Amino acid sequence: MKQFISVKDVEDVKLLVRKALHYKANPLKDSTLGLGKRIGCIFMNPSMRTRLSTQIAAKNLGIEPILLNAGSEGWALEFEDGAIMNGTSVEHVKDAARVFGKYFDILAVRAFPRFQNKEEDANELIIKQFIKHSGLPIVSLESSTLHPLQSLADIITITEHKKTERPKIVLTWAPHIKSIPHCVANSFAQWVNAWGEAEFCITHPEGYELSKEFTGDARIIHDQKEALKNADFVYVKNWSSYKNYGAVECTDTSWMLTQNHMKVTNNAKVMHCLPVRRNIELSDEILDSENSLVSLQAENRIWSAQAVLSEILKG
Ligand code: AN0
Ligand code: CP
Repeated sequence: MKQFISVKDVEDVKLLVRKALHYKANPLKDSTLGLGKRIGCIFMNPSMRTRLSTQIAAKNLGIEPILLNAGSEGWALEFEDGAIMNGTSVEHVKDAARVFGKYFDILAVRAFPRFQNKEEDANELIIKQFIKHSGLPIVSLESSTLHPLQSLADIITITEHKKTERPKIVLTWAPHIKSIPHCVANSFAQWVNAWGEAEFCITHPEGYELSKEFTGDARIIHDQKEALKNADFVYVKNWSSYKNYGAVECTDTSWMLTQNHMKVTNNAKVMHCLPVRRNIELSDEILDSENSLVSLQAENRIWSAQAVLSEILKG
């Protein structure tokens, strides 16, 4: 594997899931594979799970992780080619990424959408600049449109908990008070489609349509109750409007998933990538119930990252 920024970088999703589950059963089985190698983890935005699980995964493979909170502690970076840097940015990504290229063997980057320019976010300007100028294999820790390490962990979790060959998976929009990226929802849809072993539908208020580029042939149902019928897995996530890019247009609290919504499901397992706004996106009673898989998803972030880093090391 040369890079990991989308499911398109993966030859066989099921094989990668199996590899991750092998690491889960035996975390140190390749503990010398990455000896002498360093991974630079560059965070333009906050993180808890991604930051910790990537370090654990790297260490399990013998790789030394080095972190930089570039968004809060680094020099303010410029990403536009040809920019006259007379504003707030201090260093161009060209120069920073070339330095990372000298320091590290693998570069991992978290860079959320900036919500300034829809085209720029859709084109993945930031992560592409790191790829172009570092010359290193890049692992996305969530970019402006996708969060592939999360989605791989989600497919691992579904694989572990599914009771039928082709479970029904419902991705449901949930309310939020802030403007939230589309990455987790886009990426989840892209990975479920590539995995191909589910009946998949997405439910959201009108106006919250995601790009077809990621949702593909998933059924879109605007009636949440209808969509949730017989669901085996309910993946809960907020995203801001894509059409009216970044806007928070719907504040209808009835979209928050509660036990009442669960009655029509097939005693569904409930998923969320975390961090979650309790009693805004999901009720306490669901998050604290036996049906919640949220901490298991977070645990599987380790094996997701370990499988990917191992593939990157093998080249
Ligand atoms: C981020 C998002 O939804 O993309 C990160 C989730 C892993 N969440 C928030 O900004 C709350
Ligand atoms: N799910 C996830 O990526 O969490 P963090 O933002 O805490 O890394």
